[in-house]
Formats: sequence, C-alpha cells, structure tokens
Amino acid sequence: MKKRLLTIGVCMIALGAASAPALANDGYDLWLTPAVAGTAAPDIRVIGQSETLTLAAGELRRDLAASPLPVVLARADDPALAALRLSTATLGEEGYIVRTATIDGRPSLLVTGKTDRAVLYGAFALIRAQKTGVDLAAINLTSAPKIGLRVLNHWDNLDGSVERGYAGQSLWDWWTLPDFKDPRYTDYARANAALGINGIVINNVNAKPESLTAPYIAKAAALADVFRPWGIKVYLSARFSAPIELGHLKTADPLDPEVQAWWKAKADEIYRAIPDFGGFLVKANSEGQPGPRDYHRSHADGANMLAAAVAPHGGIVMWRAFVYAETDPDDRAKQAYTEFHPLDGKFADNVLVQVKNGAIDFQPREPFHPLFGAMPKTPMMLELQITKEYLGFATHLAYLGPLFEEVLKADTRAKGTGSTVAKVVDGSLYGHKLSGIAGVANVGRDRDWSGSTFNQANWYAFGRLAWDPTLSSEAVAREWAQQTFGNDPRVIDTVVRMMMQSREAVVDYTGPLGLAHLMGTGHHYGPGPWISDLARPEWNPVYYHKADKAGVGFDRTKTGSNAVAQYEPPVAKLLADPRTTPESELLWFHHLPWDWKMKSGRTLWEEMVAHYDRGVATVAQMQAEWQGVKGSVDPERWQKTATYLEIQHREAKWWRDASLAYWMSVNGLPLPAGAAAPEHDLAWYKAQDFPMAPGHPH
Ligand code: GCV
Repeated sequence: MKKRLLTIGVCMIALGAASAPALANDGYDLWLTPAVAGTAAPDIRVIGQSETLTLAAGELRRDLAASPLPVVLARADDPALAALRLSTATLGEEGYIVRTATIDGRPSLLVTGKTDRAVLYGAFALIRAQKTGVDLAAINLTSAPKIGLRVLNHWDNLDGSVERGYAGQSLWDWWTLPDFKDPRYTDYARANAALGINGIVINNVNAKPESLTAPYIAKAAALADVFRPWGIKVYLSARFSAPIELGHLKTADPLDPEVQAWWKAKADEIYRAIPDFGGFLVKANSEGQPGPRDYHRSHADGANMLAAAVAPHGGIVMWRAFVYAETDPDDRAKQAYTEFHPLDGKFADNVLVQVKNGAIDFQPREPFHPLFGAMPKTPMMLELQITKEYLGFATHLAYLGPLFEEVLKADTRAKGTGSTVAKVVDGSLYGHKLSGIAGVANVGRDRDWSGSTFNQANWYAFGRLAWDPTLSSEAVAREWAQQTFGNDPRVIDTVVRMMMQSREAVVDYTGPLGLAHLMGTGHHYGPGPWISDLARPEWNPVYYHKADKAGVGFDRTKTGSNAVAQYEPPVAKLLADPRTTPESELLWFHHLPWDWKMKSGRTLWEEMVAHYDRGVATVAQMQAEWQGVKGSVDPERWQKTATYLEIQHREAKWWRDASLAYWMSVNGLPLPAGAAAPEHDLAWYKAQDFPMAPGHPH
C-alpha cells in the first residue's frame, strides 16, 4: 500500500506538476492548463470504448471548466448518433465536429468524428474554444486538417544532446528506454495531440547507424507505444550507409540487390516492433552525410529503394532536398533546385520531398524556396525550423508565426495567381494524396519544454498552422496567449502586440533588407559578417553579402547567378528588377550601391542603419510593454521573460553595433546624423569567442 501511494505521488509530481506546482508557474503545462479548481466539473459521457476515447474524456475532465451542457464523446458511426444524420463527408480520418445536439433525448455538447483520434482532436478543440472565449452553448465547429502528415523532427542525438537544441538535453532518456517510460513522454504526446501533430521523427537527421539496431528499435517501440493512443506515429531518421556499418556490406548502392534486401529486412524488423511505424526521414549527400550520389545514383534512386522497403507496411519516406556541395561552384541557393527539379516524376508514390522554407537555411527571412511549385508530380513537404538556430536561440523573443505564415502564403504562381506554398504543401494544387509539413522541434528537458515561455508559442503555431495553413499567425498568437496567460484582455493584447513585432525585430537587428547568413561560425551565435577564412566558400558570411566599397548584396539576376530564373516567370520578372523586388528581400537578389535610393527616399546605407536601430528599439519597446503587465502575469514566468528580454536587448545592440562597425569598415561611410556609434571598435567584436555556445557539438 505504501509503495502504491508512493507511485501515485511520484506520478502526480511528474504528470500533474500542473496541479500543485511548487513555484507559481514554471510553464510545464504549456497550453494544457487545467480548469480552475472549484468550477463545477462538466458531465462527460463516452459512448463506445477505446483507450483514445478514454484519454479524450480525461482531457475534458481535467481541462474543461463547467459546461452549459453535458458533453458526449462518440464516433460518428455509433448507432446512438444515427438520428442526427451527421454530415461527415469532409471529415476524413481526423476531422471532428463539435456542436450542440440532442442525444437520447438530452440536449448535449457532441464531440465526434469518424475515428477515435478525430474525437480526441475534437475534445481538444472544445477545450481550446472554451479557453478562448467561445460560447459553448452555441458552439458549432467542423474542422479537418488540410495537411496529412504533421510531423515534428527531433534533431536529438543518441548521447542525449540536441543539435540546435536550446531547451536542455533530449527529452528521450535513451539509456533507460525501453524499460522506463518517463511520464513526460505522455505529457509530450498530449501537448502535441492538442495541436493535431501526428508524427514524430525521434532522432537527428544527422543520423547514427545505431538508431537502426535492435536495442534502439526497442526504444523507439517504447516511445511509439506511449504515443499511439494520442494519434502519433514514430518515424526514424535513417543513415544511408547503414547497410555497410550495420550489415557489413561492401556498399550502400541503392541499386545493389543485397543493399535493397538489407533495407527490406530492416524495415520488416522495425515493423515487427512498431506495427504502425511511420517511415524514414533521410538527409543524404548533404553536409557530409552519405547518400546515393556516392554511387553515382540519384536522390530518386535512394529514396525509392527505402520506399520499396516500407511500402508493404504502408510506410513513407521523407527525403530531404537540403543539399549543397562545396564542389559545386554555383550559387548555393540554386543547388537544391538544380539537383531535384529534374527528378520530378521519378519518385515512388510513397515518397515526399522535404524542402526547407527557403533555399539557404532557416534564416530570419528568406524568400520561399523555388522548388515549391516546381515539382508538380512530387508531393512536397515543407520543413520549418521551430528551434531558433538563427533567431536568438532560447533567449530572444521571436514569434515565428509570421515567418511561417509568410512562406505558406507566398505565391509560387505555378498554376496562376493563388498557387501558394500552402496549396503546394497541402497537396491541393496538384491533387496529391500524400501531403506533409515538418517542424524542427524546439523541445528539450527544460521544465518549460522549449527554453522559454514565448518559445512554446512557436511549437504551438507550427501545430496550428500544420492543421490549417490558412490561419492567421496573429489569431494563433491570440489563442496561444489566452491559453497560456488566461483571459485578462490587457495582458493578452500586450502579449500579442509583442509577439507580432518580434520576428521582424530580429530580422532588423541581425540582417535587414534581405541580408542573410551573417552569423558566427559553427555555433551560429552572434554576428560574424566579416568571416571570410573558412575552407568552403559558402560557409563564409562574406559569400552571402558580397559587400565592398561600391555596394552590398548577392546578385541573383541574369548579371549574377541568375537564381531568379528558378522561379516561375511572373515571380522571376519581379525579382529581376530591384525596383519591383520587395525591399525586405532586396539584397538577397541584388547587389546595389550604398547610395541606392530606397522607397523611403533614404539611401540604402541610411535605410540599413534605420533597420538596425528599429530592431534594437523594438526590443526596448517589448521590455517596456512587459513591464506594464508586471503583477498581472505570474511572477516566475514574468521574471524569466523580463530577464531574457534584457539579454535580447543587449544582444540586439551587439548585433547592430558589430554589423555597423563592419559595414563601415567596408564602405567607409559615416553613420547618418543621429545614429549612435558602435560601442566598441570592429576588432573587439571580431575577438569575441563562444566555444561553449549551446546546440552545437563541441
Ligand atoms: C541537422 C543547418 C544546421 C545543421 C543541420 C542542417 C540540416 O546546416 O546548422 O545543424 O543539421 O542545417 O538541416 O540538415
């Protein structure tokens, strides 16, 4: 008995840190805040039986405050609902209906869908509706996800570190798996299910072969067991050369029958342990990873071999298009398109090509990747980065919703106006059945999961936009804020205002007007626009900005790399002319003189300085706004955020000052009147060194 009580106690601490936190609010609950104690518990009835339905009811009991009507959970095909003649045609497997209905003669709040997981999603939608102020007595929601695969990519290593992770060690304790299933795994699944995320790649794309060995398959299976009732499948990153490393074959050539047989046997082994295994994610021939090109085979050859191995089990392959080679003298921004565009139509039916939002690498702003819309016969999966490798790690407040929205709404013009990236990705533009979106997770073992309260919003925004890529990032910010901070309108308005200007602020103080890739080497922390001595040309920031006395920017027009030609003609035409290129992307596409006249009437140099200053000023403004809600937000989260804003302000100023010191050393221009001189000279900024910065293997 004593032991049982102890177990219950431990579980309560682990799972319900929410219910009795030692400190005011450490952020553990995310958007799953329990209903305020003392409100009348709603009457919940479950028709039908399954683990998932039971979990859905549990979520409602925990998080739904008093309901005006009893809540009924049931699958849409349950005879108890027959009289309602529900229209379920548009729901698919995951869509839900939440509405009032009379069931067995009782006015009720019905949560239904064709499958148990759809009902689970409906339960979360009902909770979200209540927390965002919807009148439940009149609720009438029908919603189905537009994108099929909504997947988090963990760049978690088997040694517990996380590549580009800023929220502590990996959530997965590989060492104690599969025996010990940390209750956090369940809470993680709950948080994801609440957003509709239905897949998790559990290991880094820079994959170790060991993740495909029997012990690690067993560990993956344990996680899959935890995630399954929450509607989440497990996927693995696969190292292409595993047949050599694990199978002791002489080659990993995808056309070699022995290699094919090895992968088939490996897939069969995985499916024996994880019957609903999702499939493989592959980074091949990129940044030193092995791949089919090592054998003069194409990416399609490699992907199709793996696809054949998982196809009999219903699995898929997500094959990344993030490739660039030092041996290729062409503009790095062009290389993925050059390599993948000719492969359109050559991939097997169960392959998706996973493409980063922009052609370089998750910069604070990049134009949309030209591959979107350029491979009509291939399902294109969008890869976004939730972890803020280039936007201030965990400490800077940068809400990524507007970045995600910007790319999703970008118009490829591939099939005329309105051919948005969202429509490419959700499969509707070209009628693909398979569709997917991936987010590089920002989750670790920190108590608040993501390293800061506001970073949670980026995970949330990814999930919500994955479900419905047409949502506005501002609406998503508001609903996140309401679920995170409660319903004080002054707090919510302040938080949303801060969030909505935050990403642009980072663009301003790190790389305005289309500048990119200006960061320090390796760890990617802080400014390094002067770096020019690294072995590979495209590792150096100077490669990207090409600043000299005469001007700045990368000429990607006909007179330069002609990367603009990779876009559809109407887009290419706009981008070919600096006067019709959006100023926010100007220096991405053009090399312009420092005295180029901007729309504001200022010179390019003056405009750049104004952006740097605006970035720093916006952070100062966010600090002031946050001071204004002191006392209205719990002290723990308020204080941590206030301190992080101080760090951000200091670092924004550092970025601004270091960048300006460098640009002035190149252009020899004075600062515009009124602009403050950098605090230190350029040599000081160059001397800064951060060997222990997080997220990067030391
Ligand atoms: C997982 C960038 C990051 C790498 C990352 C790579 C990728 O280069 O800095 O850490 O590796 O992108 O997306 O594969």
